[in-house]
Amino acid sequence: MKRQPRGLPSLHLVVPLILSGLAGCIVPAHEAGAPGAAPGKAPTPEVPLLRSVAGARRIGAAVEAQRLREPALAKVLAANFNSLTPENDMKWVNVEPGPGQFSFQRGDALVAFAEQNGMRFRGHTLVWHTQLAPWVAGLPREALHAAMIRHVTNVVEHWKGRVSQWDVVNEAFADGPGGQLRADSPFTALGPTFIEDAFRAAHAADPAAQLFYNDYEIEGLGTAKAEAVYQLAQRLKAAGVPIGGVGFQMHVDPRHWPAAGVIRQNLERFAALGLSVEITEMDVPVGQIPGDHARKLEEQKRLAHDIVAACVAVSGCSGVTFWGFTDRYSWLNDPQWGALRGRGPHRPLPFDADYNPKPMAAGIAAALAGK
Ligand code: 9MR
Repeated sequence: MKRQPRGLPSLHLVVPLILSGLAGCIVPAHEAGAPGAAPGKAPTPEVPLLRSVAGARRIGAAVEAQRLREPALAKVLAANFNSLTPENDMKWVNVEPGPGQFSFQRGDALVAFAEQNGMRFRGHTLVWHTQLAPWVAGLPREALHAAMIRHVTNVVEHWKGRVSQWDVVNEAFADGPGGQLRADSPFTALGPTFIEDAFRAAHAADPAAQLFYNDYEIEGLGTAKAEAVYQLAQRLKAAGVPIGGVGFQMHVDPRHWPAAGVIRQNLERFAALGLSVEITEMDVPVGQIPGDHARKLEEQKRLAHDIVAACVAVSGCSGVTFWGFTDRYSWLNDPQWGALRGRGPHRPLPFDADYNPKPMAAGIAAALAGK
């Protein structure tokens, strides 16, 4: 078994450096009270490198370009994952902050890192109502449509041949009953055809890229949103729109979450339409899982194992991406977002705040290996 790279240095190595005034900034995260740090040092399980057991399947993580400056983080990321996703750096507000003013540097840094480390790239995201540049929302209908097509075309062309999969349209549907397009998105004013128009523009810009619709709370069967997305996928396939897959975000809420068997059935029915399916933003927050720290980690491992195993069991399920990979950096460490999952700390990812594999990583590795 290939060994996991070392995470951050342990305290007995760091103290002499601090005393000699050389390295005050590398105190281990759990000592420094870093976000996501665990209360005590849990024994690190022996876990194979995740990409060594993933086979042809994508095993990915979302990160921000700025994090790549941390050598310990970059090492664990490249050793374990065969795919990279930009957590924020390719979103509209960052890539086209002013009309026609494109800014690709941070995305370029991520793509270059992926290429240097033999990783695929999952682009995220072209058309989304959130993290949209402020100038877009005020546009009249025709100008908005033209801006959408120009954005999709320029961004996909810029990374043509280097970004193999794109989330073209993200989270177009409303929460709750009804299954309508969301009222808080400016793109809804364009009518439902904005979705196929975005896919067609992306396909024209890079015919080889695989194009996805991506959403949350569509993981189980029977919710209004899951049904609306299923009908959308049927409609787009029937109309010959170049959609290649559907992304199921899988931001787990352990307080109410579909059973793994239901998730599998749902993945199967989308795959039966001739689409790839992927888990695209998985995390498993432990704040509301009952019991002590060890119990929470075991339940997190079980949930993660069973979801990854559901993907492995579906032949059309081409991969799993986590929304981050270390508890040091997660959107759920921000109290505003963390509150969506109840009281934290949530520690939702497979590696701890010092970049060591958690039981969750062992569960994922086992599921990838078919165990
Ligand atoms: O992780 C992202 C966080 O840093 C941003 O502040 C947030 C803004 O809404 O978006 C987060 O990522 C989201 C992703 O792009 C789409 N699906 C939900 C993710 C978590 O909110």
